[in-house]
Amino acid sequence: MERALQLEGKKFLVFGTGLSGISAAELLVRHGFSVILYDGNDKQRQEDIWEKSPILKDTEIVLGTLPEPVIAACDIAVLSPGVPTDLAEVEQMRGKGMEIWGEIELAYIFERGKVLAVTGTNGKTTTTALLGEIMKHAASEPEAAGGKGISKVEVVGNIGIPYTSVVENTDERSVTVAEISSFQLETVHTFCPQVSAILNITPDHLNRHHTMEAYVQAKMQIAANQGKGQVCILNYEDSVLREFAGKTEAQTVFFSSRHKLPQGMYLDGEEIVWVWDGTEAAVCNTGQLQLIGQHNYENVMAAAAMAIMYGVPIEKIREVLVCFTAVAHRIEYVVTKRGVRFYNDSKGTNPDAAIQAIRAMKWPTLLIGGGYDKDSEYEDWIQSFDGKVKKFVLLGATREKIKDAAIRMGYPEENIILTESLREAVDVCYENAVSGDAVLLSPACASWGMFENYEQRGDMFKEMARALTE
Ligand code: UMA
Repeated sequence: MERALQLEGKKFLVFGTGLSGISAAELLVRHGFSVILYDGNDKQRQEDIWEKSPILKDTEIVLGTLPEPVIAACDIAVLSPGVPTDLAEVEQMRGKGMEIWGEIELAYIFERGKVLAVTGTNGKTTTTALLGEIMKHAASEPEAAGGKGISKVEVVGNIGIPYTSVVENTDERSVTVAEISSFQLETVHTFCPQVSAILNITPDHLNRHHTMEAYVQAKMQIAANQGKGQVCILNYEDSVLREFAGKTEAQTVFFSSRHKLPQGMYLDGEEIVWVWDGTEAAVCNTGQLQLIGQHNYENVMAAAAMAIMYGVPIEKIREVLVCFTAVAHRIEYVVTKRGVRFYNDSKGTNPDAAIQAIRAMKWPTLLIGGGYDKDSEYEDWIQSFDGKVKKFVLLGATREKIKDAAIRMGYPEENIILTESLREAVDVCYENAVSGDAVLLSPACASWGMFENYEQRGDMFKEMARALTE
């Protein structure tokens, strides 16, 4: 927070009028900074933004082309996560000597408490939500956090709540649990979580980061400012992360779903075990959890290890683990119609996430996939079907690419159905399903282009499934 005072007199250009941009601009205006709000989309109306956010009524809003004098008038740009850092406008700002921050960096400047931050290609939202619940439960425990106690807990970031919208609520004993995407990590500079976790790294968002190296580099930023006094939790089963342990300054702690570790957390059959300095403690049995699937056990281990390293007693952690249910849009059970189970995995926005969803299906499955093209490869996803996918129903920009990959991988062409809309996809699945089958929406692609976001896609799917006549 003191660092915010050092920004006196700085002029900000906030880039993006989505959730992050509006929230960042509001924070700055509340603190008396001069702000220009900019968005490349000229289809928006300034009046609508002012109406949505009355505190910005005196803030200049620029839409469409970004005029040179606007750049010249500002010192610091605050990018929304969706704005690529190599965009021509951003390059122009850099060229003029402007500092380029992200919304997370701005919020962190105002942070007064401690941050626990989660990144990874998949499992971020579940792990963040679970850790948030654990920390809220621990807040009732005066001995938590090494005896200091926890005053309050905020859950923020990619999960859907901009960090800037709540950071002013933080204090010296508060904890901010943050889900941080690679987009957000590209533009942090001083962000330093007390405990971080990198869950896994598999190819995603390659259209934005261009190379896997750049994507990995972005993810590693989560620990870039951590030192010996901070902790980074890593997945032992991910070779990139195992190697990363030797490169970070932070104290590293591994979790593993396949190996008994001498230190850290691991899955031993059905038991999740914590071992520290030679002493073993049972965390819980996977049979006690509401979450299913090995990927979820990994999420549980990451969240539990983070909480332990923040000083939360294992008993407190266990009390939350056994009650916690899946987050919305992640292999979420919707409804059973005519004996057909519907599952919503709209958050399966990349092949790796979609592999986990199809693996969790125990029934013949009619799978709905396809969407926005992120330059992903779909072969591994199709290989993971394991004879379970009786109809493969495709939609969106990637449908032909996925169809070609499926045929190349030997998936029967006659079982592939191309559709124009989610409505058609749901109907065609229902027509072709019999009692005992499952219909799974798990697109392996982002929703952009057809929907506002994955939540809207998932909500529409759920509504359509619930409205089907029996
Ligand atoms: N914009 C431009 N020029 C561009 C790109 C975007 O002007 O080149 C403008 C758009 O016109 C729009 C605004 O920027 O008005 C949108 O900004 P944004 O895409 O950053 O969206 P926000 O509403 O601010 O939401 C962001 C995250 N979105 C993205 O990362 C794409 C949300 O993550 C996050 O929940 C929210 O901040 C709060 O922190 C969503 C997401 O899809 C869930 N994340 C990706 C994922 O999980 O795979 C990374």
